[in-house]
This record gives sequence, structure tokens and C-alpha cells, in this order.
Amino acid sequence: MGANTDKDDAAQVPVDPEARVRAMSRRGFVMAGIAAAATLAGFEGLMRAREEDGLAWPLRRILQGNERVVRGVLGARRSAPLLTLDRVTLPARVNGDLGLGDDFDSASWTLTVSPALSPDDDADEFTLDQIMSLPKHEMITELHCIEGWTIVQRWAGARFSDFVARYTRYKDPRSLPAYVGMSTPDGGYYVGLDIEAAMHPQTLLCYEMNGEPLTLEHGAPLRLVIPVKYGVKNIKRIGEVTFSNARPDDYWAQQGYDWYAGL
Ligand SMILES: Nc1nc2c(c(=O)[nH]1)N[C@H]1C(S)=C(S)[C@@H](COP(=O)(O)O)O[C@H]1N2
Ligand SMILES: [Mo]
Repeated sequence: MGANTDKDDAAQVPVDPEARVRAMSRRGFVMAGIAAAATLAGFEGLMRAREEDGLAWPLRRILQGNERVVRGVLGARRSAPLLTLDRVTLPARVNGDLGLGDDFDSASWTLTVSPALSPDDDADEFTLDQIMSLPKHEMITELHCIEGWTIVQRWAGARFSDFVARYTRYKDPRSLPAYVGMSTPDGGYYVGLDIEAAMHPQTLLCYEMNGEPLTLEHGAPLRLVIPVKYGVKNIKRIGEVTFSNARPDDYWAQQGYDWYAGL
């Protein structure tokens, strides 16, 4: 949105727009423009307005106030670029060890998923072998940390969407709730994800990096790789997965970062 659009906008207000508009905040200005377009020019004016992301700009402005709609329009349909081997950052950088305490036994680890398949159970438990028996996908993608740096890694694992279809009660994706939360076994780190991003074909339950089993510092035995989101959402050492219609808590969102953290 630039000054040109504001001029188009002002042109829709018939009565001495300049004097009134100068006194208004930018937001008020835009709202006045929308109101003027709607009441004076009507739908036709809306349709004549320039397009932004394929939407007439007054609609775009309205949608910006509604993140649920915006993420549907702009969020999960995008895919991250797939890169080539020569781009991989070696040695791999490690960042973040919240929830990765020392007294951890990979051998006795299971993945806890709720709600369970059976209404009689609170949660289901899955082994790494069960996850590794799903089709294996490999990809080379960027990981963008919100601190401003980017690394490229070669990841391998099972699609989260395949895990959901095979092992959870949500065989029909239309029955899925709006969110999924994931946390480390000790609860020290946790992320909330919109279900569209979680079910994205590039979202992996990852157990291998650069052709080797994940190391503990990178999240062994199982981490999330979700390249449509910033690094913060790529939770290492997943212990629990919880599907829900209430937006799950998110460690970094609670520190003031954007909850969606989409790229
Ligand atoms: N359990 C856990 N997962 C985590 C973090 C963390 O502190 N604890 N940090 C996140 C952040 S901020 C980034 S950038 C990536 C870094 O992944 P890497 O260490 O494998 O490079 O992990 C994410 N996953
Ligand atoms: Mo990060």
C-alpha cells in the first residue's frame, strides 16, 4: 500500500476530503476510504480498486483485521523452496535447547497423542519404529531463525499428514480440529500450529539429518521440520501431540512473538 492508493481513496470522498483527511490517522483514513467506497461508489468502486494478492485492496485491508482468514488465504498454500545438496550448511548450527534436559532416555521414548483413537483412552502412545514405518520423505530446505539467520539442512522423516491418516482418529482430514500443539516430554518447550501448516506436505516428523540419525541436540529421537514456519516452530524432541479447537500455548508467542510465525 502506498501513497498512490491513498490518493485513489481520497478521490472517492466527495466533500472537501483534503482538510478532513489530514486530521485523521492513517488507519482512520483507510477506514474512511472504505466507508466512502462502500456507500458512495458501492460495489462497483470496490471492484475498480487495484488488486493486492489478487484481492481488491479494500477487501485486503478488511482481511488484515482477521488473521484466521488471512492465514487461509496467504498461509499454508505456499511451499518452501527445495534446494540442492551443495547448499547445505555444514557443520549444522544448533540453536535452542529449551526442553532438552540431560536426563533423557531415547530408548524409552514414545510419542503421546491425544485425543486417543478410542474414547476410553486419554492418549495413544507410538514408538519410533511405527513412525519410521511410514513412507520416508527427504528434502533440503531452509530453516529461518527469528533471530535473523538462515541455515539449509537435509532432513528426512515421515509426513505429519501421513502419521495423522495412519495413526489418529482423523482419517478424514475434514474432521480435523483447527490446531495442533506439540511439546517436549518435560514440557519445557511447546509450539502451537494451525492445522493447515501442520498438514502441509513439507511438514515432517523428522528422525534423520544429513543422512544420519538425529543427534540429541538437534532433537532426537523425533523433531518437527515445518519449513512454512520460522525456526521457533520446528520443535526438537517432540514428546506430546495434542489436537484441539482451542489455540494451543506457544512458548515464543508467550514471549511476544507472532503466534503463527509463518514465512
Ligand atoms: N525443544 C526445542 N526445540 C526448538 C528450540 C528449543 O529451544 N527447544 N529452538 C527452536 C529454534 S528458535 C530454532 S531456530 C530451531 C533450531 O534448530 P537446530 O538447533 O536443529 O538448528 O529449533 C527450534 N526448536
Ligand atoms: Mo530460532
